[in-house]
Amino acid sequence: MKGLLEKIADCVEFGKINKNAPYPPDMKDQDGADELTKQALDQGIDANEILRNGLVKGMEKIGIKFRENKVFVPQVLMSAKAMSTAMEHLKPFFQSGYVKRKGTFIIGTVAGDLHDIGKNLVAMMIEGNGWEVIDLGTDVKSEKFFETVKSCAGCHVGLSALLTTTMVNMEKIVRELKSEIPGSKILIGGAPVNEEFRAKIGADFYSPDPQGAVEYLNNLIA
Ligand code: B1M
Repeated sequence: MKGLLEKIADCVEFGKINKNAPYPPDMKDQDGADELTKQALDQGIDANEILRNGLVKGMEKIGIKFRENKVFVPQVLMSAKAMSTAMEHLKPFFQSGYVKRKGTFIIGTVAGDLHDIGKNLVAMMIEGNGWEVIDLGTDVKSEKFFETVKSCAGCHVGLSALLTTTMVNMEKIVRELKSEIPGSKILIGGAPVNEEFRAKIGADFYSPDPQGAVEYLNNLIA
């Protein structure tokens, strides 16, 4: 018999949002992340415990499956939706400061680039792993990254680019952030980017997928 936290992890992993949600078909009419998270709180389970041993566990599993091409973008989006629905119940605990986030991560697609599907996945996976995420959106200029990082001591930054013509804009952002805020780590990703390019522009880390970015950030605080 599975415990409540394990069931919550399953709901996130398989994208079961709530009881009425038809997806996934083999979990039809079962409680989803929404109901189970509420039940867990009603039973007095600590909000931290629900986050770490329920929601985050499910998110970690889907992240690994996505990396291994065992699931695809739509499944990850369903998991993220299940996670964010459950998070609504935990929000008051975050807002009161009772539950501590791992840190803050600022992410955006660089100037000139409007692609945001990959960036959104990375943001959702990182948020789902217990980080606070500030998503600056698309077509983000270096000034915007700079002013956001300045107002947020100790946060780290993620840059995404999908075009060979816009990945070059990462270099300016990295140079400016590094010279002014050397303590912040800068991660880069996106289809045209690779490790060689990372080394050339002096970013701290390149990940081809969201899970690599999650693991890098988690290692920073391990
Ligand atoms: Co665009 N587009 N597009 N497009 N588009 C590509 C990227 C392209 C490869 C298509 C092609 O020609 N075969 C090509 C780029 C060529 C190049 O530069 N080498 C291209 C082009 C040319 C263009 C336009 C210039 C087309 C035009 O107008 N003539 C134009 C540019 C607009 C602009 O940005 N200024 C354009 C527009 C668009 C749409 C608006 C129509 C739409 C974007 C919708 C949106 O994002 N909201 C679009 C789409 C959908 C694509 C394709 C089809 C799919 C991109 C995508 O979302 N992939 C793409 C072709 C393709 O890839 N098959 C293409 C799925 C996504 C999950 O993957 O973003 O790589 P990806 O993210 C991955 C990883 O890269 C990684 O994690 C994600 C999950 O695994 N990752 C990170 C991403 N960011 C990360 C950050 C990290 C770590 C990992 O740390 C911070």
